[in-house]
Amino acid sequence: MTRPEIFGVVNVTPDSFSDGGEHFEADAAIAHGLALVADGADWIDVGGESTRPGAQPVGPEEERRRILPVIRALAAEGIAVSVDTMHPGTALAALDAGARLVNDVSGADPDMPAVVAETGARYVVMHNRGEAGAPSDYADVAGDVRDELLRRVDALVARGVDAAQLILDPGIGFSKDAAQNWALLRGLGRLTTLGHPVLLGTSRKRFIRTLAGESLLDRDIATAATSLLAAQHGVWAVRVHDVRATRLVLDTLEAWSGE
Ligand code: PMM
Repeated sequence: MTRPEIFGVVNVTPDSFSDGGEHFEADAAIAHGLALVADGADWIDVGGESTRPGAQPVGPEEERRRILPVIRALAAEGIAVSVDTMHPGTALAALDAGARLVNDVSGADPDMPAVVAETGARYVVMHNRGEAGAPSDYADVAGDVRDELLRRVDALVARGVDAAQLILDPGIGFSKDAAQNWALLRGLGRLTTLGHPVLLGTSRKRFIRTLAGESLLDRDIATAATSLLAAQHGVWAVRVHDVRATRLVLDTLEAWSGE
């Protein structure tokens, strides 16, 4: 079994790095990214806008002001950086600053496919039905998510994107309630066998809170358990806040399987 890659989350938002001013915010985010790499992250996913369902939108200019210095500094250290953005202009600027992958949780901007096609960057196609992330109705959640993701892959390929650039993500917590998230996780094998790498983000999400409550430590332990199970279902990568716990469980799995 190949061990999944770990994406460590760096959110460059004022609430993440207190109110120490503009410079402090970037420096603290860079230091956090370096610490996550020391903990075992293979990628750092840098975002400047909270992508949690229902969060306040941030304009692309403010988003770029927040994240570009962080991406530049981490990429200059040779770190693989992914940019968490829904804005094509930000994606382009981030790739120019050294990011290697565009993680777009909305998939809604009609100009994004051209950026992906022209730059050749890797691109995460995440399932999300919009409507501010509110839970939706599904006949069979894993099957519906698979079909909708494959339709998006076809649409991107029709716009000139190479299918090999595309990574699939079931979008845990986006347009899904807790029961739908668990059903989707149970059916994860229906996504990992489609010929595209799969990225999974469960970290600290609301459905984890229903198990683990508000304690960050407890939520991170439950998240690490999902990383282990996701690895056994063949995901390519997991996106987490607590890299150290996930690294430890994945190392344990690797030692157990003798590879
Ligand atoms: N979840 C969040 C943000 N970005 N990107 C991907 N590809 N998959 C996810 O599940 C995902 C994401 C949720 O927000 P957070 O940064 O507060 O965890």
